[in-house]
Amino acid sequence: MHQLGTLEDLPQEYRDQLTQKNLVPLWPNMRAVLPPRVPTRKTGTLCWDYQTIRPLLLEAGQLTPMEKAERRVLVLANPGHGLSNMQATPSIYMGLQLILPGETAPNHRHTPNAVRIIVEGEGAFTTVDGEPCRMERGDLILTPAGKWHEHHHEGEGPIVWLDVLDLPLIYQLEGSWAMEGQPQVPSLARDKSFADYSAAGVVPNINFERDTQTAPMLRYPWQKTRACLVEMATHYAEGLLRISYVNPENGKSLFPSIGFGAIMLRPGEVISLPRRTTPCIFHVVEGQGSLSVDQGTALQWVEKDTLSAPGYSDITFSNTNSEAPAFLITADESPLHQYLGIY
Ligand code: GTQ
Repeated sequence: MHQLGTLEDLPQEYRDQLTQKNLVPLWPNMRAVLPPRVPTRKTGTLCWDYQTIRPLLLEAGQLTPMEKAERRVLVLANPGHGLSNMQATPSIYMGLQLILPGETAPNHRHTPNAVRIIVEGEGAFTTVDGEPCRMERGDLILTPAGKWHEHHHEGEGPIVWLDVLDLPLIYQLEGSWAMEGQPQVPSLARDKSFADYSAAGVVPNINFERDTQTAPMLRYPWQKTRACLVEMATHYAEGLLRISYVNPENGKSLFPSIGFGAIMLRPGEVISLPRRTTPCIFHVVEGQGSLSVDQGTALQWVEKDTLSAPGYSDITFSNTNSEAPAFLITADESPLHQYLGIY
């Protein structure tokens, strides 16, 4: 590629005139926005180690009452994006949210889509448009764009989950806003939408028009996902054991922005993921191992840790336990990349 002219090549007076008129010459900046063959990636390879974060999260529980937080969250920010921008990837926000027994994170709704991945604790519910969804370890709880949601905790001990939102994307689109609501009065049975859709291949045919675009099933219990992966492993002795979470009405990703999946690593397995354009995050539900990106230094992980890796990279996972499998939940930007034709 040609070396292009720089800003310094231009007379200062000319540059000043451009600035005054809100104009920018492309050529000094062109290689930065259109680099040769591989994009610039701010998303780093990182591991957020739960055991070191947990005491800080519990301390937040003492330092900041719910009224002063509404959502008591420590955000897992990728430093490459600038910590204060609260981005795990260009489009994905992640945070660990804490609720103590008896507390409620008040009802609200907002334009970003959210999924909660339960990390620790029992007895909490997220009520989504009147449906209380039980929150158990490894479950995915969906609060799609615009749906009312509040979290409350009736169990003992703290509950912690990982929030995954398309907030950075919606924010950049100048479309991010929220509104507060009155406390919800549950109008539906617990986990009703899961019950509606839990017979795979059979969907409820009730006498009203179904919205097939918004993900209708709000709770994806981990035990179902895990059992599916374990079953797959009995049929496939090799190859990547991976499932995608889909909208049961249309088979598409849960959200137009973020795609969710889960991976099982067989005991002792070392496996490379297919090279893809999208950055990816990983939450370890069970097991221990290491992650290496582009043959870089291996990061060690154990259950409850969360990791990130950039797109356009070679990602290799090792399960360092030769006796037991490992399970990870994944989130990436593949639906967006597909929609945009850059996948
Ligand atoms: O639980 O509704 O981590 O609105 C960030 C924004 C969680 C939530 C977050 C939110 C929520």
